[in-house]
Amino acid sequence: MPKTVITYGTFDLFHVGHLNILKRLKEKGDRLIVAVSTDEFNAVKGKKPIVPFEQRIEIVRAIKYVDMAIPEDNWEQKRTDVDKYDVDVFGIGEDWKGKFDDLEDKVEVYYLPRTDGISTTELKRVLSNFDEVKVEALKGTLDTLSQIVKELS
Ligand code: C2G
Repeated sequence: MPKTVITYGTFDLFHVGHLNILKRLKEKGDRLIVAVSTDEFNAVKGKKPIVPFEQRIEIVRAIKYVDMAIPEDNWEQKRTDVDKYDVDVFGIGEDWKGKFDDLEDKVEVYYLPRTDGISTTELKRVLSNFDEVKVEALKGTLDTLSQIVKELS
């Protein structure tokens, strides 16, 4: 019987940390199922992804380690997914350590080390900085322009 692995996540602004954990999870079995959090469910999680759900799940589906991608739209679905997809292994990043031990009566549960130095939160912070820098530059240009206009008038 092929060994089935399942994981859950938002995968917003897909980065190498996401890629690494999917690669390592695939190594734990023969088939990897990824449940991608919907935008509505992320609101429940207090997250607001930049990339809409339809695009995030399309990107995850295109990852060579991923055999199937399904929507994640509530916390409780993990126990039913395990039966529905005949899952043997549940895995997720260590930032969720201990949170899904309740699944151990059904499947092997793994919390994998995260990839250091990269996160969606950090990418969002850098992106928001860009905006600020641009706005400042624009302000400077406008000040110079109004100065010139004053001098010419
Ligand atoms: N991850 C990682 N290294 C990073 C960043 C993320 O290994 N540098 C892992 C996380 O630990 C997680 C997966 O990538 O296992 C997806 O991360 P998120 O998109 O942040 O997932 P999250 O919103 O935490 O959703 O029901 C569980 C939730 O859906 C998990």
